[in-house]
This record gives sequence, C-alpha cells and structure tokens, in this order.
Amino acid sequence: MGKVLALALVGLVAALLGERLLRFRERMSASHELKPKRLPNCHLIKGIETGSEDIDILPNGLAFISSGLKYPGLPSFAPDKRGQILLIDLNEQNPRPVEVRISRGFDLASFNPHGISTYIGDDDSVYLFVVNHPQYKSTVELFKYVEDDNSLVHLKTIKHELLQSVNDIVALSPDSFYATNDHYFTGQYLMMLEMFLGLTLTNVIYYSPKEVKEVASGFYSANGINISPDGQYVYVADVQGLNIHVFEKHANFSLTPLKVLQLDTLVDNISVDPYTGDIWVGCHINGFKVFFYDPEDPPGSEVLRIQDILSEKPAVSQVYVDDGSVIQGSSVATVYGKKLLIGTVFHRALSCEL
Ligand SMILES: [Ca+2]
Ligand SMILES: [Ca+2]
Repeated sequence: MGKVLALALVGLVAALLGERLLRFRERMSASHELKPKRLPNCHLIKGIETGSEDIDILPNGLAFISSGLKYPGLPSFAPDKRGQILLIDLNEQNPRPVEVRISRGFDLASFNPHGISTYIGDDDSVYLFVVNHPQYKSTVELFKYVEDDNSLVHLKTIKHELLQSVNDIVALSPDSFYATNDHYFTGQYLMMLEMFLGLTLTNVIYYSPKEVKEVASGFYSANGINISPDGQYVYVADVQGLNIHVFEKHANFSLTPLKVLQLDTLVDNISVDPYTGDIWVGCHINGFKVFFYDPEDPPGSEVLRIQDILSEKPAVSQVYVDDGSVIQGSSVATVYGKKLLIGTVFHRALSCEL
C-alpha cells in the first residue's frame, strides 16, 4: 500500500511539474521562430559590442544608451567590464558613440546600468535616471547631464525596500518616477523558480522623496515602462505575459488598469514617439534562446510599432525581424525622425532608416 501511495505521489508531482514546464515554455515562446523582415538601410553602430539594453532620446537628437548589463541568468560578452552610459548624436550622418563621463565620488567600478529615463526640467536641465545593479542589487541613480563637457553629475542614489528588483523606470519630475520590478524574489535561484512556477508577484512602484507606493501589481515579470506624450497614460510590458498593460494615471499618481494588449512575443522596453504617440517595442522572439544562449543558434530580434493603443483596434506592425545573424536579443526600439535605433540586452545596436 505504501509503495502504491509513493508511486501515486511521484506521478502527481511529475504531472504538476510537467504542467508548469508546459506553461513556462508558453510564457517564454520557447518554440517561436519568425521569418526575417529587414529594412533597406541598416548598419550596426560601431563601438557597441556588449549591450545597449535601453535607449532614451532627447528632443534634440542626443541618445543615451545603457551598455554592459550583467544580470543573473543572462549572457554577457564582457562579464568583468563595468557598465557605461554612451551617447550618440543622431543629427550626425554616421554617429559614433562616446562614453559619458561620470562625476567623481560615484562608484563606477560596480556600475551595472539597466533601464534608463530622461527628464527635462523647467530650466531645461536634463536629468538621467538609471536603474543600477551594483553587486546584483537594485538602486536608481539620479544624474544631471552637462552637455558642455559631456558629463553626468551624480545627484543621488535611491534605494528602497519596494525597489528590490528594478528593471525600468519612467521619470515624472526631477526626483520622482514609476519603476517596474521584474521579480519579487532576489537571488538567482529564487528568481528562476519564480519564473518557472509562473507566479504573478511583480509590480509597479511610484517613488517620490515624500511617498513610495505600489501602484500596479499582478505581472509575471513587469519590464519596460513609459508614459504617453500627454502624461495621462502609462504603458507597462509584462515580458512573460507577452503583453502590454495600459493604465490611466491620476493626479495622486495612482494607476487604474484600462486594457491589456496581448501579443505573441516577449516585450522588453517601451518607447513612445513624442510627436505621434506611437509605441515602439524591442521584443524577444524566443525567451529560451536568450536565457539558454547558444552562439550557434542565437536569439533573434523583433521590433513592433503599435498605433492607437487606446482605440478598439490598435494597429500592430512588425517593422523589423532578424534571426540573430545581424542583431541578437533586442530589448528596445526607438525613433528619431526617420531613424530607428534598436538596442539589445548583451549584443550590439543597429541604426536603420525607416
Ligand atoms: Ca526606459
Ligand atoms: Ca528591460
């Protein structure tokens, strides 16, 4: 009798694990392949070889790029090299990225930048918010950009117990923002278990020096976040939910869920065209290929443009697809006029003409 019970128990556990594995493969789009879809005028940006996870472009065409992310479970081509913020001027014909100098006193050796967001103050000061993972922890670094000598003056490091595993941020003022947490747990093994089990414990946090609060929750893994040009709507990518959540923003910074746009790709960072309001996203076609990196069969890249997301029928167009032979693991896509920039978690960056 004991043997029968033990066998039944083993069978039950195996069935449960099998079911979880199946769901996990679905959330990672593990069998997903796409045919390449190229744009006519694209070139790899020289000097970016180890990631361009997030890109944010100022209205004058200066683009900040976070490069060199080290993240549990994800590949890195330069695991011992510190991260950096690069800048390119998109008004130039063939812009070359330059590293932005960071003011003294900031711990550059452990700099591990992830999501970024710019904010222009009333006096035209440019602020750069950077998600940082020194020693794999999460902080938000606030900088002021000084164009005259291409430097970032470090203003403060923000740490908070609600900001435990930050992926991306969107600035709301010179010292407040929304941030996404992509995991509830910290530490590589618990993070992987959380992903495998498909727990929906991640959230969006509002941070200001006076108040810190959760404003949205229930995501498998909240990732990119951005805001509509009129500041009324907030978009959040749930990378493992394969979707984008739209929220209405209120005066007290709370968020009300409006709708979810379901896609069949793993959406990473979200950019918003300041003139048209169109949403541009860098996506992972197949999450397994990103996490279980094989240089012989690398992850591809996909860029989507979403128009009229608030309407009954948003238009989703697939703008660019690569099988990984050109660019691997796209995490962001953003436009400046007719230029499209595609950034990646750990690989290169591509500039295309639309
Ligand atoms: Ca961002
Ligand atoms: Ca991201």
